[in-house]
Amino acid sequence: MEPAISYRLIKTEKHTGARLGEITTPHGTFKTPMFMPVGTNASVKGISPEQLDEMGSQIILANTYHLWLQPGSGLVKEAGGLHRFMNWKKGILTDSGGFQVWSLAKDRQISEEGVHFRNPVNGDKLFLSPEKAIHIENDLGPDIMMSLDECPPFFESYDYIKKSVERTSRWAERGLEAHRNPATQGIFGIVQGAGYEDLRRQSATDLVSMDFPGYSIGGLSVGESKAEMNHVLEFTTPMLPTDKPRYLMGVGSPDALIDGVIRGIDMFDCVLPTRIARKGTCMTSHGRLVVKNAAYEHDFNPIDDQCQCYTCRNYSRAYIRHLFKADEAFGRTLTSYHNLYFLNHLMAEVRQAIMDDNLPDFRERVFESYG
Ligand code: PRF
Ligand code: ZN
Repeated sequence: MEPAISYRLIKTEKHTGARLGEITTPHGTFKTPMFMPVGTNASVKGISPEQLDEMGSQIILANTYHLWLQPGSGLVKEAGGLHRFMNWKKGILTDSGGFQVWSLAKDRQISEEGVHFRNPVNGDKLFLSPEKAIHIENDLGPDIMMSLDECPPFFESYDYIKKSVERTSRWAERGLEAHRNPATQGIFGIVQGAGYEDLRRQSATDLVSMDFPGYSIGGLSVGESKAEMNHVLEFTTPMLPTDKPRYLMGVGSPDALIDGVIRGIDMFDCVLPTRIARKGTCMTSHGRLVVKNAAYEHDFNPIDDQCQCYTCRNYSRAYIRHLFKADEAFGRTLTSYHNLYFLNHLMAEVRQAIMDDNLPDFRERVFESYG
């Protein structure tokens, strides 16, 4: 049986660990490095699937935790899976709920069996195990599923992180065993271990022995500095096989994307571009621009004079500022579209810089202008 997910390394950049590659899924072959927009509730907030396609998105993310609670994975299965349910024809990846249980749920209690917690909305008692997470993801039907992990705080004690990493490895094994659709869906194992090099190595070694079609790096971008994150990536990515994709979870600022790619990361996701867009903040080739500011009241230029997106080709800062002032949903759509296009375009430029072996120069230019 052909595996559902495969990766082809095309080229490594001459001066860095950056990789140009391709990930093949049942819904197409996609270029890496890539950024994946987040569609928590089977919708990238304010953006249609047609718009996602037009702006160059390849794989989008959805959340097991949210879709399990609402509308329920049974309903999504009844609809024919997430792709049919939300009318998105390219790649879908679901996070396992591990991180969301940690950040959103109430009264959580972790045991070997799984996590007990309360639904923050209605107080219902809930239980998520590694098998259950995979079965929910089997019902949702994404191309790529995450195994259930624990994402502990970065500055937890060595002893705690060691126990947590060992449990996350056992959970990964249980998730693999429980997987019902290996022909159409692949599971990624999630490397944890906070800032401890030997625990990252233990986690990576455990997971690599289980032969996942890809590996995520979790437990980063949770309050540690960018220097600490880069340091962890520097020693962790070499622990992973070169013929499998590496996915850094929850990272989406332009500088962190480039610094992750340089250390061998192929895939990223983050709510950042869409979350800040809904508050009126845009990523531009000259740094962040808060379009709501009074400075733009009479400014009929586009958000970013270097950007070719739908928003920048058609609308002015003054108009978008007005929409925000009037609390019009279209304003949030325009800024969200721009920010996602901006990151997709940035990753396309990164791929070209890998091709041309000039990623350090490209990094320099972006860091200068992004500030
Ligand atoms: N684990 C999972 N999802 C995640 C993370 C993690 O560690 C992170 C960490 N930044 C974001 N999303 N399952
Ligand atoms: Zn734009």
